[in-house]
Amino acid sequence: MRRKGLPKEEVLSSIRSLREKDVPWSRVLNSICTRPHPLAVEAFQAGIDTNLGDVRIFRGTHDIERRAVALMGTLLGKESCAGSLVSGGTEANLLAMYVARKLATQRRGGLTGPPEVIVAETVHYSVQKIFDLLGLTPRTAPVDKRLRMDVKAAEALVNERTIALIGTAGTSEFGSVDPIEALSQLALERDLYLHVDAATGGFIIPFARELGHPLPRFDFSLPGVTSITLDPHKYGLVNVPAGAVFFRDPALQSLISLDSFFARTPTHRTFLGTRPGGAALATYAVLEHLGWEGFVEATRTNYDTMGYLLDRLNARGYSLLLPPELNIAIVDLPAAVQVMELLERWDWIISVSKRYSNCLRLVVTAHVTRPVVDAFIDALDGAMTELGLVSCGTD
Ligand code: 0PR
Repeated sequence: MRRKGLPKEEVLSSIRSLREKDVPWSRVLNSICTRPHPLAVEAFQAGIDTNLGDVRIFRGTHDIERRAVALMGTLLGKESCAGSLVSGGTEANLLAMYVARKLATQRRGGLTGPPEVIVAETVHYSVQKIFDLLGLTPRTAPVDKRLRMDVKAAEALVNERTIALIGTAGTSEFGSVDPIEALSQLALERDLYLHVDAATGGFIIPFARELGHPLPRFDFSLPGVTSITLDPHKYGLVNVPAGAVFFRDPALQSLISLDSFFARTPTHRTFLGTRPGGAALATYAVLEHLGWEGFVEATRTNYDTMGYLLDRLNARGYSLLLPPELNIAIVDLPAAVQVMELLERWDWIISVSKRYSNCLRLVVTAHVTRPVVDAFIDALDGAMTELGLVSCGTD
């Protein structure tokens, strides 16, 4: 650290010039986060000095968190569910697995062997951190041709050490939605904890279903679903950090309550102690302002833009690995990695899954508009030409 500080203008100007290195949103097609809704930014700033770790001070902010949780509860078919705003999908999934392990310990009077959790091979990679931290062993079920969990195979993995199942309602890699209804059935039959990771799909599926897209239910209307992760900072249009975890039964959340040092201080139920109240304000503001209809419109626009992107790719002869369920396209392209690297040198960010290294993964979200798609198709044509690859056609 400098002994003598710099003038404010100098600091801000160095921040501005470093931020210029960041790729503008209009050239980002790999991210399920987006430029936040302007109201989220305003509301976050209104809560910049708040800390949900001390609700004796921030009573009103705590109220806003409760309201945001209740609003998301209605999205999940259970307004009265228990929940908290957290830092993101990783923390939400961590808390759910923490509860599942506590519950199993309580029920069985101590775990007999190493506890196991059944996941699909497409489960988000971040759960590995959670398993390491909590000492859980993943048992991995394969996926079918649509990259959805094979529930029969999952069932065959259940044994006396199984403490939970995780289903994903929208993988970030492919946008595939596991058969949560069948998982819910399995959870009920075998008396298992079922966690649904809807970090990616939670703010898409309810609205897309209303628009007639053939997507399954994933929420508390399914009786076997125990807990759910939602991420306002993805398709919820809120700024980072805004994740959320929900439990069907408030008693479950109490399993991870921790007392603080101080008298009359409420217990903590999140992994973080000090946490940004601004995230609660931003989430509340966007949910209240857009309402159900606003999210339906945002979802309609994303699906329209996705259709436009697919038409433009199709006109050039590209084909897809699988029909997209959410707003993620997986495009067959043998030289995908080379194309991705060249585009990145030109400040276009797309991704290639290591699992299918011959496919481009393109994500449509709020900032990916039709003009962005047009500019991207031009860049893709340019990259194909530069690499001496055949761009299959033009439209
Ligand atoms: N579960 C699912 C289904 C996810 O999609 C993600 C994040 C997580 C859990 C973890 O959530 P947090 O990152 O909020 O803790 N998936 C994104 C992805 O892997 C994360 C991301 C977002 C990566 C924006 C890059 C990016 O630009 O694509």
